[in-house]
This record gives sequence, structure tokens and C-alpha cells, in this order.
Amino acid sequence: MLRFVSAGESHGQALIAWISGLPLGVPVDTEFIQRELHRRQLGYGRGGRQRIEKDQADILAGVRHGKTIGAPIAVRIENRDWANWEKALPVEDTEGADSASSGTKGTQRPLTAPRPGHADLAGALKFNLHDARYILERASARETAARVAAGAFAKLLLHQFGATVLSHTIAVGHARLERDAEWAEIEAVCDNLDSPLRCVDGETEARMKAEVDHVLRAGDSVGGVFEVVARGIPPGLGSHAQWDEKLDARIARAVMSIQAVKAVEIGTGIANAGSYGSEVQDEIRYEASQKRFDRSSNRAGGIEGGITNGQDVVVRGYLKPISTLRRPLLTADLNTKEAVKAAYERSDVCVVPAAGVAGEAMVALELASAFLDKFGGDSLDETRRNFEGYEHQLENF
Ligand code: EPS
Repeated sequence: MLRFVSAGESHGQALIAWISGLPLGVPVDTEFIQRELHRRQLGYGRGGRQRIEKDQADILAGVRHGKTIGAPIAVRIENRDWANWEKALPVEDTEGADSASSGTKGTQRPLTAPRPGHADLAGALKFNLHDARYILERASARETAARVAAGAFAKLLLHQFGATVLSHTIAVGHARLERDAEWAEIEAVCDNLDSPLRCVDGETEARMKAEVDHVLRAGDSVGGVFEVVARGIPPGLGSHAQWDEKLDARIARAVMSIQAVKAVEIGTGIANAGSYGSEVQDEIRYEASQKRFDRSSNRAGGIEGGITNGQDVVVRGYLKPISTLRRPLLTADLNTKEAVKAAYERSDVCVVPAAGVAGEAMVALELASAFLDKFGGDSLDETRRNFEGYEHQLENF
């Protein structure tokens, strides 16, 4: 079973990713992991924090001599900003740093004006805290760096079997890509580290940039939509048999868990709901030369009945605008209960391209997990034997 959890606060010492269940013998390309972390840090509309951080994966366990050893993997990503927060968030109980539990102002940086849309208020009520600092530290999207590190390992496994997971931006605010993107365009936009918003269309990207410029000027924030596409995924991953084995459901949960994502779509699921059946289903044909079934369209997003069907797996994540606003909305203070302006901390105004990279990671983790559910194997050799046996079965179908 492939499992992943993370630990770490936004301004603590580090983030930790823990990944368990990868077979022994997966080659670990550390430059690839590094590049994935770097991709997540990019994008037009990021705040000052990304000038401080230079995310690097320090692999602590589970990899030796360049390969996985079939043991849990642990990765540490340092928070450079910790140097500025050591006094505010010490591990030890130091004098004056007690505000999160008592509501007093210590050397901590308390947050008592909860931001509408953020975890601040719900978390403060849940934990009986009159300072939302501990809540926001863990709710922060900084945590997606750990997801991307874990997702890079999932991608390394998938690469061994010819599968690739990429993403691109299809909307920022009101600016939306109105056509399908070609795979080669998505590859190019993922290769181009200078791409401001990772949109495949120059004219649309210019309109997306204008949306970011607008909110920067206005002290506002903007959301959008990213699309993750996985190519080379064999048919038969996931299952129709039980609700929690359906791969579309598993992917939806994984992508929905990304900070600020409020809706997930598989294929063109949203438009499909307003169309007739004949306009939505993807007709089936048999490609004798390739000995495989194929489709002329992929509105199902590569999953039917909770099972991959051999087409590209296409997943869209819908992000609400970030809840930290330079021109804050009204809120109620956690202590005085009086009407005040919500807290403002240095923030990004648009994170759609970065969220897309986190989306790739979550989709890759679910696909790799479903892949190992089907093919198993304690070593990569064993997984490969099982996979090749299945390929043989498909060829002779
Ligand atoms: C975040 C707030 C900002 C973002 C952060 C997520 O951090 P800070 O308050 O330190 O400026 O920059 O994202 C990252 C640090 C990151 O690496 O993505 C939040 O509240 O979610």
C-alpha cells in the first residue's frame, strides 16, 4: 500500500514528507525531485516568501545507492524563513511565547482577526485557541512543498512504466483558455520555467497576467483552474466494485485536499452535466494496428466506472482566491468579539500555477497507489513482471 503523510509548519524548521510502500529498486533521480520543487515555487503573483525559500529535498531515509530500498522514505525540506521565526515559534516553552494557548501577547506573532475563508476561525474554535497562529501555520499552503516531494517519488515509479503526469493553467480569474491543449503544448509549458502562469496560449496568458495585475493593484486576490493530465496510464487501474476503490473518487479527494481547492472535475464533467448523452460519451473503436481500443474524444477524462480506460487521465482543480487580502474584509476579533478588519500577512495573490504542480503530485500519488494495488511487487523487478504479464493479456484480448 502506498501511503504519504506530511509534517511541518509554514514558519517552523522544516517540512517533512514520509512515503511508504514504494517497491525496492526504483531509481531516484534527485535532480528531478529538485526540479519539481523548483517548479512549485514559480508563477506570476507569488509573494515575498518565495524570494526567501529555495526548496531542496534532503532525503533522510529509504534511498541508498540511488535507489529505493523498500523501506519508508523520509524527505526534509528546510524553511529558510525559520531564521526569522525562531523566537516566535520556539520548540521549548520560553517566557513570553505563550499567546496561542492563553491569548496573551508574547514574543509570538498572534493572529486574532480571523480571515474569512481561511482555517483561522474554524481551527481556533475547534482547539479552543484565542490566537489562530498554530492553525494557520499548519493550514498554510507551504505544506504543498512536502506533497510535491512525495509526488516526485510517485512520478519516478510511474516513469518506469511509461506514464507521465503534467499540468497547465486553464483559468485565472475571468481569463480562461477556450480551447483544448495539445500534449506537446503541455509538455512545453512544463519545460519552460520562465512561463509566468503556465498557460499554453500566449494571448490567454496575457489576459491572465492582467487579472493578477488588477488584484495586485486592488489589494485583492484571484483564483482559477489548473488541469492535470496523465498520459501512458494503462486501462484497469482503480475499481468499479466498491465506492472507496473508485479511482475518480480517490483522485477527487486527493486534489480537493490541496489548500484553496474547492471543486474537482474529471474530464469535462461540469459541461457534461448540461449536455445530452450522445454529446458526452466517447465512442469506442478498435485500432487493429496498435491492438488497442481507442476513442476520438476524452470527455470522460480517462476514467469510466472508477476504472482507467487507457485514455489520458484528465483532472481539473478549481481554486478559490486566496483568503489573505491586503485590503481585508470584516471579521470579528477572537478575544474582544468586536468588528475589525481581518489580519493581513505577507501573501501570494495568485497561486494557480503552483497549485497545478501540487495537483500533479496528488494525482501521481493516487495513480501510483492504484498502480501498485493492481501490480504489487516488493521489488521493481517483480512489479515489472506483473505489469508485463498484464500487457501480454491486453495484447491478446
Ligand atoms: C501561505 C502564506 C505565504 C505563502 C505560503 C502560503 O507564506 P508567508 O506568510 O510566509 O509569506 O508564501 O506559501 C509558501 C510559503 C510556499 O512555499 O508555497 C499561506 O498562508 O497559505
